[in-house]
Amino acid sequence: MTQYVKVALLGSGYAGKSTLIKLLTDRTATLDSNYVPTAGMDCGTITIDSTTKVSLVEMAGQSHFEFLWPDLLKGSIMVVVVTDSTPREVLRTRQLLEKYKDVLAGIQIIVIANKQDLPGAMKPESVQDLLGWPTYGMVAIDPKQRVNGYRVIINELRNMCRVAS
Ligand SMILES: Nc1nc2c(ncn2[C@@H]2O[C@H](COP(=O)(O)OP(=O)(O)O)[C@@H](O)[C@H]2O)c(=O)[nH]1
Ligand SMILES: [Mg+2]
Repeated sequence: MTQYVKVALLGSGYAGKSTLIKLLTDRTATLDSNYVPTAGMDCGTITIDSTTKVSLVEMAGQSHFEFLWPDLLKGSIMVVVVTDSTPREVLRTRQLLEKYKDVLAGIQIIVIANKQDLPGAMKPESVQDLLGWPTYGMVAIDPKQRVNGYRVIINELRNMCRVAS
């Protein structure tokens, strides 16, 4: 029987959450699409091994959907915070993490410092200093980063299982 573990993606609108889900779950070669804001939630599945799959659940970033977050977070074993890497957006992400710290308490968090290809992007190490969680750089529109992104999520989940057992 296949067991599913739930991983939630959280971050401001336009950070790249839907693109990251596509990068990790689709077979398409091109990822640079027009921006379609996610209404409510988006999701995708990645396979870890023959018995375990990961459900990636995106929490829509527009502030009028934020009221859904506490419910969508329920049952998540990890939260992937996706942020645009400009200083302004990283600070905005810090405010979001502060605002939701009670709901996020006790959940493993990693940060994806996305849009590393754009001018003015902060380095992942600097983003990590500001946000305080393990941070990985990413260009979610680049299909070549698929394996990298997959590894980041899988390794983090494996580490958690090791710590738990
Ligand atoms: N330059 C660049 N654009 C990106 C990257 N990731 C996503 N985008 C673009 O940013 C926009 C918002 O992405 P989307 O995944 O819809 O953001 P979401 O609101 O967080 O789900 C889209 O036009 C994407 O093509 C990236 O790494 N680099
Ligand atoms: Mg989206």
